[in-house]
Amino acid sequence: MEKLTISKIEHTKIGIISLNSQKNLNALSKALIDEIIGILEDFKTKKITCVILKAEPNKHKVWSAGHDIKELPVSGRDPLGYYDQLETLLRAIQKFPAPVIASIHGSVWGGACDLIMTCDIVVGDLSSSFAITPVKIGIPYNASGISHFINRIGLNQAKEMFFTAKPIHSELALEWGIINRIVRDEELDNYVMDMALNITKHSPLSIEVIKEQFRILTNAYPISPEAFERIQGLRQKVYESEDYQEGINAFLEKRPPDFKGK
Ligand code: YXS
Repeated sequence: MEKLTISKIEHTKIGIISLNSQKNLNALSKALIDEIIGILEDFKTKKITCVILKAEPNKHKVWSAGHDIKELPVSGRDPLGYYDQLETLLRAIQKFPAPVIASIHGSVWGGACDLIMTCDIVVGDLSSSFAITPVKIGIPYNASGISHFINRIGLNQAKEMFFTAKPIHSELALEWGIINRIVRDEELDNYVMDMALNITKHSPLSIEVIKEQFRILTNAYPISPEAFERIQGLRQKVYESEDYQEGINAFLEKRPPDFKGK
């Protein structure tokens, strides 16, 4: 089964990446992420000036189930290290020299929610929902990921998403700013294509430089070396905990986790 379908719209500078790994609900495995990053490199070579990131509909109505839980490292190793697959993908999206529009039909989970937050524009249909779920599994999310949420939806709403891990459905997602636009299911593809066509009419150099300024400014968090080391120490306590391993085991064994706080 094709994991991805890629297309370039003829006579335009629009590139489309469509996730299609049906069996594990487009879980962000290393293989899938490596393919996406390879396509982005190819799109860069082809001077694509707007990317659409979407997913083929599936019977579970899931856009992406997030990080492939089966690939999370065992206890004692940071699951979201700088060079790990999810973080590498998020940086590739941020550094791609043109806007990336996430087109969402269905539910978005965990690291995939961070992925769409990292995209430049998000358009959802009425079926779209968004959940960030590290607390369900016992994962110490990381500072850059948390900053994506604070930047996009503000402190209070980011805290509610992280602490409840509940899906935020399309109407509230629009109100909170998770999505830029909400459209009827049958209008999604055309709406996003029209937006992409509009973007590709404008100066790609100007857009590239403005996008990079957005990245620099939104990543500009002054933080002392001691604060950085404290964050790393706090996160290490979690990914070395029994709870971290219990969260992964519970998911794989299809049972509720029994967290002990240690
Ligand atoms: O049992 P089989 O072999 O058919 O496989 C099942 C699931 O195990 C598999 N699957 C996944 N495999 C790897 N990684 C995943 N994230 C993942 N999610 C699902 O897909 C097959 C069908 O799943 P099933 O039976 O549960 O489908 P469903 O329609 O009943 O439920 C769909 C979901 C998405 C609501 C449910 O699968 C689910 O809650 N998945 C986990 C969503 C999630 O919490 N993702 C976060 C992953 S960790 C992550 O992204 C970050 C590191 S963090 O945690 O920090 O946010």
